[in-house]
Amino acid sequence: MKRKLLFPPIYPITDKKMARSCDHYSILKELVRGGARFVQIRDKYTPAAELLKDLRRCVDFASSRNVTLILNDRCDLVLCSGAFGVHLGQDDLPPETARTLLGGESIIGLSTHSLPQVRKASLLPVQYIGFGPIFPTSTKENAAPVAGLSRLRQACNASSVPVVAIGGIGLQQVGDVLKAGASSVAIISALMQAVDLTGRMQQFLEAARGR
Ligand code: 3NM
Repeated sequence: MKRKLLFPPIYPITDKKMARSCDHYSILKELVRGGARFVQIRDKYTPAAELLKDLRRCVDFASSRNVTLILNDRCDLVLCSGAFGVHLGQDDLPPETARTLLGGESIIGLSTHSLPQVRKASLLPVQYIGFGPIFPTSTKENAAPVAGLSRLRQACNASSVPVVAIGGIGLQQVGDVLKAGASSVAIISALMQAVDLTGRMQQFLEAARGR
């Protein structure tokens, strides 16, 4: 049986370039100071050796604060850093393969962009799905067509696992996205571009509470 994940309402995703930071560790510390409890490290550019060093510091810090750390795409680095799990895109390793590599305890999340993908994910060994983009976003290259809130509502009804909404979500949209049935809201640019990352994280949590 799949263990049901309990999600905090805000799921921050790191982006070093956007945050103008030289490592994910500094970003993670600020997010956690602002109340983050479930964080994804996303990095498509940094060489593996450098990224691994950064990740090991992130994992040590996250473990000491009871924060769940998920890594985008890289099962190999999850294994050698000790992160909690991996978030996979539709073109990454299949979830079944990731499950074989990582074992039964790790968290596996999968990005979905359509209702057929959402329904298919219910048969896969994943604990949650991402669904998006909900609104227009320039953060992801070649993003799927915008889904909007009504499609999000349908995705939440169709999914057997928690749905994390993603794509173009800012402080003003958090309430509506959670009301549509999302378990959590994943955010990149609206957090990473903030001058005060800790303060912005707190604002997002307040927006989620005031929904
Ligand atoms: N995945 P922002 S949209 C990483 O649709 C990602 O699956 C998406 O960034 C999807 O919060 C997206 O800056 C970008 O819009 C999210």
